[in-house]
Amino acid sequence: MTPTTQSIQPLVEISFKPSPILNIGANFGPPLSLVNIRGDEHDSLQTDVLRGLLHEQKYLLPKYLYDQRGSELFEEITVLPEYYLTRAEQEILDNHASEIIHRAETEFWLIELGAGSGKKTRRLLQTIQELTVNYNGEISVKPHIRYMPIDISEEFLYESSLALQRDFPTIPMQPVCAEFLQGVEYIVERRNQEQPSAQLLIYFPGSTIGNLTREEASAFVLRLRSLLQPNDAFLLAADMNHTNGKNLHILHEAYNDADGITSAFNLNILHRINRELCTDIPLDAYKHCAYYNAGESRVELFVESTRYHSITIDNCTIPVAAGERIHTEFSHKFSEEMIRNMAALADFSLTATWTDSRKFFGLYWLCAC
Ligand code: AVJ
Repeated sequence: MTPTTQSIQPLVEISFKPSPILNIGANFGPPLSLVNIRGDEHDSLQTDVLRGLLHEQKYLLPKYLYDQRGSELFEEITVLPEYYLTRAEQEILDNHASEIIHRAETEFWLIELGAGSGKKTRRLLQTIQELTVNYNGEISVKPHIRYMPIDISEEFLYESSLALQRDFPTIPMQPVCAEFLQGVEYIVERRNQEQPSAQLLIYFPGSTIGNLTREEASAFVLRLRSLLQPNDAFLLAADMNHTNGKNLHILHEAYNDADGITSAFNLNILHRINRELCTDIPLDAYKHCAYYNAGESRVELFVESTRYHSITIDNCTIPVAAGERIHTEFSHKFSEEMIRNMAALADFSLTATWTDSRKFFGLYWLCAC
């Protein structure tokens, strides 16, 4: 998509002026407006499901795991004892947020891929807010710093941004409802118009990059790089693979928790299809299947049929064999070397790596220089 003046016109603009009482310590609070540049492109669940089930290796796209219920179950996953990823990334931010933020230039815009509402985002914003405290202890808005989360769910984006703006009134915020790269493209355009000297710091948390295939991930990094200027930076979070000593059962159990929450999360995709497409996939015929494939450095998730049945969608009847697996998600894992190589191919250079104490998870500063 080539940037045009039209493509950067907000389609929806919601304004919110925080009540003055929420701005104790600041003379004024920035208004919160949300920009929606998504247009009316929408997912076609039926087309995607049909295409996936007619493929030789049946699959369902992982984005369909995240309906309301799926998102709630994922939140539950993040606090499971077996699911170390979220806590490991949090540990890294707890220990290094200040170093990370101080690596950025004086004028920077923090872009987050995915609406941030949780602890990780708060840790970064807290550190940024500390930069806004003057020598005499007064807090003031720093107009040369901005926080801009990008998310495809407008409602979730707005709610989470509102809560963050209330808690961090000195940081100007501009949520952008868009696909990630579309949102970055829009923000680059605005940076060029409004503050060409601002550095963009693109934070991609959660090891969400692992959901993409290796090819898609490389293409994503390449496309992101092509939008950025030499001074900009990409702060990439990625779960580590087994090659620096992480035990294979740690990886296995993170996706096979004792309480069955990951199982419920995975199988929920079938509930969703039944509900939204009025199909009658026999839910009791399916079980959760997830394992670490060391050769590919990834966890592979499937829903596995325990008996023969067929699924009818739009006059199409698709047989499913006993023991047949339908692929639902990949969770790719990365060594530091893999990150370095993927970065180099896209003309990014890895200039800092942070990990948690167990070296389970990595946070990488990729410089667009
Ligand atoms: C949100 C994609 C990072 O891959 O660990 C967790 C999703 N799936 N348990 C991951 C997930 C099953 C998660 N990501």
